[in-house]
Amino acid sequence: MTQDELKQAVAQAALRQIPQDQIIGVGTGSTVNFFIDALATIKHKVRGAVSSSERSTERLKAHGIAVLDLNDVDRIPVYVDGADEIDASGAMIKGGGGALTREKIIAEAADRFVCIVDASKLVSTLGKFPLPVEVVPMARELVARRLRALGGDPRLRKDYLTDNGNIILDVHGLTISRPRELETSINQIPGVVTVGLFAHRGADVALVGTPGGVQEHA
Ligand code: ABF
Repeated sequence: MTQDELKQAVAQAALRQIPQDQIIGVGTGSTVNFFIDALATIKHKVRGAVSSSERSTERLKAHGIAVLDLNDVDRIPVYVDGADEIDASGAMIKGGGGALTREKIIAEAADRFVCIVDASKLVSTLGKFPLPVEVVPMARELVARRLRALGGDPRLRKDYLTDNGNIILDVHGLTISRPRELETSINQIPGVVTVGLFAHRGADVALVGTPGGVQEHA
């Protein structure tokens, strides 16, 4: 099976996680795009979605799925999103798609985080994928220096601003043996908006697309 077929299979499987007549959180990325397209086939079942990016919003609206403001929503039973890496504990690196801040906000608001990935995203230790860090532009070099002091090699994501108008530093060369501690350390650097480590609030369940079928890792 191609990687796209694996993503499509796991996106389809995620429909079984969707409760009746509720508002759901929707992430960002190519796997989530397959999920949005699958969700459209049962859109009568959901009241609407809270979206983590402008591009997911556009795709949801194109399917006629209502997109709601998080401030107008009391509860999000489930949040469906992808990841760049995920380990056995459910800790993730996210943000390759640049939507890490809104993704982390909705993940925090949701009761249950369902991560949908193809098998290539499963890792024993996080860090081979460069860790995205969203930064207020004026703090770029300050934060870069602090990230180097933590052992990373931060590189500015060229010609890119997030939906929130900030820059992203992609931190190469990290072997993240203690994700929760590193998430806390980076969060504390003034100028950091969001670090793409989802360890304090990881996935509650991972649906993993493999050639042998979709595996559910709780
Ligand atoms: C999103 O999923 C991002 O955090 C992450 O970068 C992306 C993975 O993208 P894809 O599904 O295209 O591999 O949540």
